Amino acid sequence: LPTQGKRQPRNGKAADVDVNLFSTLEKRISESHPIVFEVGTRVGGSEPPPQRLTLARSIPRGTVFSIFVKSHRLAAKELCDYFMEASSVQELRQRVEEVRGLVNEKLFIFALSFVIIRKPEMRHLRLPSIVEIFPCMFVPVTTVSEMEQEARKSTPDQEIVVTEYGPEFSSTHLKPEHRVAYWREDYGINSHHWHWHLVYPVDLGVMRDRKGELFFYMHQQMLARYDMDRLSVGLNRVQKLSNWRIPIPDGYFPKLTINNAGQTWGSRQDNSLVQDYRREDFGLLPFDVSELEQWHSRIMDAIHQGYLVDHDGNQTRLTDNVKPPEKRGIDLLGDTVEADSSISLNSLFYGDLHNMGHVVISAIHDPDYAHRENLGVMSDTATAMRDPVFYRWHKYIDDIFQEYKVIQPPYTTEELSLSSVEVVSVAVESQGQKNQLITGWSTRDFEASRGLDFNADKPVMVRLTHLNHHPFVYSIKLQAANSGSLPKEVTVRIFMAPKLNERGVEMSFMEQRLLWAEMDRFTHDLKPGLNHILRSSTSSSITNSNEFTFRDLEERPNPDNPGAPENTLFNFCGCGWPQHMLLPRGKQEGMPFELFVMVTDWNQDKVAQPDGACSCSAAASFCGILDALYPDARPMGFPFDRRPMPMLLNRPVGRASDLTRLSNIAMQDITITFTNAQITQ
Ligand code: CUO
Repeated sequence: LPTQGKRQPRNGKAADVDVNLFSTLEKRISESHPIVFEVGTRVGGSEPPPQRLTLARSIPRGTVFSIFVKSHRLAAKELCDYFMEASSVQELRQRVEEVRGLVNEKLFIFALSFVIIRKPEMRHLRLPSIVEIFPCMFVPVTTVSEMEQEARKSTPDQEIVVTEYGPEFSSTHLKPEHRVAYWREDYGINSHHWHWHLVYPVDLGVMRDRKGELFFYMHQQMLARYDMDRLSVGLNRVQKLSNWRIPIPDGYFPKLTINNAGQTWGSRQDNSLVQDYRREDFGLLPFDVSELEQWHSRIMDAIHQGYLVDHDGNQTRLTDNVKPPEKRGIDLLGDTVEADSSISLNSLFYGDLHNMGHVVISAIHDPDYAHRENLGVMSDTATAMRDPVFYRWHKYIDDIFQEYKVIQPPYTTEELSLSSVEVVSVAVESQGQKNQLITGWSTRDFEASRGLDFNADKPVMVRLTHLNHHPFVYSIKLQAANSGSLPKEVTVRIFMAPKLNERGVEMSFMEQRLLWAEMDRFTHDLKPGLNHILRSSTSSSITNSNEFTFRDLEERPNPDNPGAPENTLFNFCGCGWPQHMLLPRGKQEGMPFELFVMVTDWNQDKVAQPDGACSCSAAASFCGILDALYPDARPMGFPFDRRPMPMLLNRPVGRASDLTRLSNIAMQDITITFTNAQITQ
């Protein structure tokens, strides 16, 4: 809605609202104020010419839109192109109006979000959180209908109705996997995943720097974080889903709807078996599970032979020791494994492994569409992470990348060290306590009633429960040499991992390697002598605290500082790990973790950015920077993406702490204690 200050009714006077919207919108553009797009109401407007948007119109409204499906990506490209052709906000307005009621709702929001990110002149436009646009993707259908009933019962002068959802999420304690439901069903994690695939799309004509490598790294980091929380609640780390000939023990029943017409997602019984795909509702050819195995085998051959083969039979070597512009092997592999797309080196040969895995798993309950059931949540980037099988599938995908990474030359002392700098001490401080961090629960309110899938004309809020922690500060002391060879600037890299494995035993370097979660990465101007760095947890390079609600957008238009980056880049910055999930849960009795801090020379890490690159650096570690190159020349995950040279570890059971013999690396034991209490923000 074009609202600023005063809320307008969703239903009834929709046409007036929309007329209002665009005149307000254009005025605000000229004033460089933020804008909220109306997303919920279909009003008049002429249709696009019939020959346009045939693909986009072929996806029925109210059904699944999946960017894992090639035909849907092509439909998205068609609609994105149509919006991108708009040369002004006025023209975009017309085009949005034309297609709003004609195309699938999810596709519509995807394309609108895409154009707002991609067109510099559109970046003032804003969309609220995806949670508020599609509440039914985040809140169970029973809660949505309860909210609708409450809204009907309320009197006109009652401004809002709040319904709490959680913390008992989608199953019971009978299932061990339920213990991490708070993590899988977290609105911020799912919203981040939706945004990530929006800013790193496939087949949409977008070439983003190191996309394939970031596909590997961002998903590997999500797995590391999931495993940290699994260990927190006494579960084993995720097992990869590598054998599709045996049933999947854990089912999933999402209890969400695809839209407010009551279309439900497909669900999966315990012990379901992946089947050959024979559905005809997505324009996909019949597809056998054995094809996944064949593609996997070809990709493994490429890794072990050291090269990919393109369409013409030419070999492209796979190595991470490259000089730009040659792409790292992990970058090529990421693109090849992710999807049958224009950026895959040879999609006919290496296939569509990752994407088709999402598809066949999400069709497991109705592989031939005999029951006319929708796909499951694994088909949508906004919901896939709710399902336990997501992590098993991605562990399998990550295993391919790790197969490649472990055969890369180990890092040498020279690559890892910076002898002119010593990390003297590392600590975290929170609430007056040193190296003791506290987690608990918090709630956040979202306005469900202005989304696309809600039947109420009164404002209705939904209160979502989520894990949270008390903010903390890293206190890092560096001793820099007083010599002339001192780097001017250094990169500080902070990681965290559990200290003990499932059996309560300290882990070797190789066992712990994939559990290191990046916490922060930033630069520091080095001065000779002692440097004391204080860095807030809220500044983390992986997190995003810029996700706005409708009300935030109304109440905080920031008119005094219209050009502020947080305004202009809001939509891009919607990508990023949620701040409230920066820490794992930990245990009630306290759980030991290790912090790893490494300082490297910024001169070797820096990347020459093109002129006019944006300064938006929110969540740069996971999301890159808009219109710019990924801001770190090292391989993603450095230094844990590869093994170190054996002589750096105290063999045969070398630990990460062995690396602290290098002056620029230090570690610190910390404890995370889960309080089960409310944490006020
Ligand atoms: Cu993000 Cu499989 O790539 O979900």
